[in-house]
Amino acid sequence: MKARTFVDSTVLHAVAGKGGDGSHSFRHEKFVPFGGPDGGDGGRGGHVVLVGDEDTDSLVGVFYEPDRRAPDGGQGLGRYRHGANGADVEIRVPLGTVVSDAETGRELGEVLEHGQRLVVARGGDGGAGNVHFKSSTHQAPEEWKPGKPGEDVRLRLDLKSLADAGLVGFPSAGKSSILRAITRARPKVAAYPFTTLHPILGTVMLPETFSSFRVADIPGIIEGAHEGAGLGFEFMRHIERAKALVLVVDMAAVDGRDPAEDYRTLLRELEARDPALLERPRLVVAAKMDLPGAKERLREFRKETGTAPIEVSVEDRTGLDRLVARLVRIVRPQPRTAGRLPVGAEGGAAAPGLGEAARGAAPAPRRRGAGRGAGRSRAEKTGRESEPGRTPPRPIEGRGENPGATDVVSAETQRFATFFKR
Ligand SMILES: Nc1nc2c(ncn2[C@@H]2O[C@H](COP(=O)(O)OP(=O)(O)OP(=O)(O)O)[C@@H](O)[C@H]2O)c(=O)[nH]1
Ligand SMILES: [Mg+2]
Repeated sequence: MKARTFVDSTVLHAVAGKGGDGSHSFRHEKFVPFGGPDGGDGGRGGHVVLVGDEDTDSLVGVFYEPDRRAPDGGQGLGRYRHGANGADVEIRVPLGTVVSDAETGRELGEVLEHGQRLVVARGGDGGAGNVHFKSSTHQAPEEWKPGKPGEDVRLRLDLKSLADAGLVGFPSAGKSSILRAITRARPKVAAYPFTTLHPILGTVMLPETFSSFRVADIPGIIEGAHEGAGLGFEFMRHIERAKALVLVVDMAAVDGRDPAEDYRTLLRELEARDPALLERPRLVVAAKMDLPGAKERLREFRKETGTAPIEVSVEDRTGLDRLVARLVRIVRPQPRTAGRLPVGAEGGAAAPGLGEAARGAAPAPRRRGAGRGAGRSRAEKTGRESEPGRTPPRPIEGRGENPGATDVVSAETQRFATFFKR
């Protein structure tokens, strides 16, 4: 079976890490009697995070590895040590990835910028160590809290490519040839229809302004595409967000095609996809102008459609600069910032609507001082969650036996002691 190289819709099962359990430890140190609790908190479980990456152009990585699990947080330790946080699992996705709930279909968020981090499964919080449960009347607390479970979510990822311009045209109109000529993308070009089987993105570099913009080439559109004919309709979503549409019309008119009729068909199919696409700024390209009869057909085409197409020949390399200049005026590419952050260097934000399960179960309020409420059981007062059968707390160590040692007593206690001796 041929390996898939392009995937624009797939599912992801993401399981975040469980929080580490709190520790219940007591301070053990020579000459420090009744050291008190020193159990630290558990670490947070790892998140599963989608990271926008402009160098990735398909969801094929998720397709082949749809189950992602982040590591658990480490257990809290004695001497107030916090458990290690679980490492986040980062999944690089192309810009324009839309995340929705696999079961309900509800849209949860999308990744639009390079380096943007979208937390799709939140790691569980670590549990509190026994140090949090000490109070004046409860000086050797054995309580601690287990870590919270991480979120377990099933998501659907759909890619709606973030191209600035989209090439639309009949099969063999010359779309891929234009993409090859103006970018460094290398889509296959051949003299048969449906050479291009999936969308391909290319970047037009503009060194004089330190900027660039992206162009999408999609499979050819044919009459009746909206009813399922050909391949192109499904892939039209990759040009839906483009700022400019480039309608490529073949002026060589192989097989006796009529360029004006092709143009009208393309408009109809765009409208069937989304009427808003007709409002989008669009350029018309008269392709293959080097071939015989193209000039005459173009004259006819102009008259019939009232458009002013850009004449392009990839063979003679004419009209390409004009096409790029016209696109720049519509797309207005921004200069790239010099010190672009690498993927994963920025802070994370949870997807809106994601992680409600975990957030609903808010962390237990701090229990210190809660014991003053009358009529509550000790378990309620302390928020005790220790489970029977867990390692029993270590006994508090007595004072050291070293005869030469001086007791560690506060100055105030010493003053009291002297007062009572008198
Ligand atoms: N003479 C000439 N031939 C061209 C020109 N542009 C494209 N062609 C030829 O037209 C044929 C189809 O070109 P493609 O770029 O593959 O067309 P496409 O629109 O991407 O086709 P699909 O991917 O099938 O939709 C190829 O044989 C190209 O060599 C041109 O400007 N002049
Ligand atoms: Mg092509």
